[in-house]
Amino acid sequence: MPIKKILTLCIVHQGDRVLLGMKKRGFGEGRWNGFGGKIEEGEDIESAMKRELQEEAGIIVSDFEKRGILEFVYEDDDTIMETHLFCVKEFEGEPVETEEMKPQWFSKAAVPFEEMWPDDKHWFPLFLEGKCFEGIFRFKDKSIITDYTLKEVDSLP
Ligand code: 8OG
Repeated sequence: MPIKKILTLCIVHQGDRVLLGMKKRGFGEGRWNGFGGKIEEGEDIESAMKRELQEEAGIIVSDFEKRGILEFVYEDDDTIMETHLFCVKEFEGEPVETEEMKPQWFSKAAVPFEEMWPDDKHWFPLFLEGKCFEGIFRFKDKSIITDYTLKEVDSLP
């Protein structure tokens, strides 16, 4: 039986700009990504999303929307990473570099897909258009997509 892990992923999107962070260590090191991680025991998903953004970029969420649920499945690994994706529209503070992430603003036209997880190029356009979506991405060697499904949805649980 596969084990499901619940994770959060949070991207700040304001007008033409999005905030990404260069992951400095651990899983996904060397890639630009949103901010997030595993939920802690007893923690709800939204609290985890807010905690991770504060820990990794030093900013406090004031307005957000849930926008996606993505499952990442890796060959030879029994873990399904169920990742809850959020769009943060307003925040307090200024993004700062932390031990885990180096934040940087990108214009929508300059999102660095070649230095991101390979699934991102599929769902990021929907994210930027303000859509909600669900998807499953299967990988081999942790970085090659073997197959995937992705669909827009009206609402998310
Ligand atoms: O706690 P940790 O930093 O290891 O959490 C992993 C983070 O990376 C979490 O926010 C979920 C996110 N993540 C994956 N796989 C993928 C992926 O394929 N694409 C993107 N954009 N993020 C991913 O775990």
